[in-house]
Amino acid sequence: MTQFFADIAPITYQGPDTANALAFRHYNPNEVVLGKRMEDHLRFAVAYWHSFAWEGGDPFGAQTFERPWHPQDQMDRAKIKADAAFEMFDILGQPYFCWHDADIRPEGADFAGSLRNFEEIIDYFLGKMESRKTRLLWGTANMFSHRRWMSGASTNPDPDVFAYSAATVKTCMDATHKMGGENYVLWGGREGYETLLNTDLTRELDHMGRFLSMVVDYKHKIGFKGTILVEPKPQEPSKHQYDFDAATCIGFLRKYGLEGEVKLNLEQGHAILAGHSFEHEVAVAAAEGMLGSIDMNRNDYQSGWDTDQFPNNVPEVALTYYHILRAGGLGTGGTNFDAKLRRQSLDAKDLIAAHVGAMDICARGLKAAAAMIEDGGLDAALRDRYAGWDSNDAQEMLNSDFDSIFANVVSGKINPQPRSGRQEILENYVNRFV
Ligand code: XLS
Ligand code: NI
Ligand code: NI
Repeated sequence: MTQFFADIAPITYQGPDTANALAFRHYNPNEVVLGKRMEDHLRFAVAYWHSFAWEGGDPFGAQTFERPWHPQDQMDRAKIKADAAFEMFDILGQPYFCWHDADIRPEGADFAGSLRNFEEIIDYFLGKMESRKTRLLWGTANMFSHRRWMSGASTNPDPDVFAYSAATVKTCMDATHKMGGENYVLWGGREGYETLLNTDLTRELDHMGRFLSMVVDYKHKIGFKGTILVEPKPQEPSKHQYDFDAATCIGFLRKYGLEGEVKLNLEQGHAILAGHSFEHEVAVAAAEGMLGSIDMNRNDYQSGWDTDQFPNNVPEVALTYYHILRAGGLGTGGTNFDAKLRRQSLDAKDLIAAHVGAMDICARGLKAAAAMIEDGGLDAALRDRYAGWDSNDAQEMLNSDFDSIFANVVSGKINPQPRSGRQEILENYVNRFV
């Protein structure tokens, strides 16, 4: 036992009326929603980096948090950090967590030294997982913090960095496989550019495509059964990132023949940065069968950067889960809180409360989404709006050509009559559930 969470008891479901700040009001893991346990729908995960590695800095000031595992440059403290992390997973009843290599191990003197540290921590995790329910949702490589990656990883102008990146991802895939991880994620933080003046965009995209093909080949070589995911984000830290949004990633995956092998890990904050709603990104991925997993963390709508806040808006979350449920659920994916505390939230209790609230918001959103699906009002409205397409004439038109369509229109047989889109009525409908 570390002392960090010492006075915090495991969180229990106490129902919507409890005033207890550290209790679930809506998240009841065993409650059945649309024939499935809530825990199995939502598949929550803690992001190791924000909860345990981030020290509370921002562009104007450094560390505000003081944790028993700081500074994080020694193996013994990496283990204290792991002890605290697993204590938090137990307190929250978290089914999953996610890591970057750099979150969990100190950097070594060279590649081999970093790898030794990494493998030691992976074994330390495995020891803890033997007696616990928490599993790995995904692993990933941090190829954006260290200065060697300042000009990108697979898109770096220097082939040595491409090589270092490939070797790094190999070790992270090996570790994910060894831990029974259910997905492997690639987020291209610096896979983009600062200025086109020094960037060969065509070459960089080809290198990124080749790199991802090697990831897929390696997955099959080692027999990893999880899903490979890429995470769209339009900018920050790069001025422009190649994985801009879901639609851009889908085009990229098709160009390099990877559409059957790779899915998307979508993040609410990144959707906002790209000028989309989160449900737009989910719906676009689902339409192509590429919905993989979600990072459920919002941005501040005023600050214009990736503030990674815990979710707290039920209507937004409900519409997201509505599209997830309609797409058949998250599969091997989950709901990862890629979210961090505000830097004034210093206490262990803040970290627990942030997750409790986020889990509750998602549970409320899920229940609202399920209720809308059971009621069927949105589906009925869609069927009604597109009903014209059910006719034989409409289907025949799709298989005809411009000349025969022209003949029907010019003869006066077809003369469109506008109909209401009923947006306000549908918005009022959604508000009945959230
Ligand atoms: C950063 C990303 C990152 C990925 C994992 O904005 O969200 O945290 O989820 O590398
Ligand atoms: Ni992010
Ligand atoms: Ni993310």
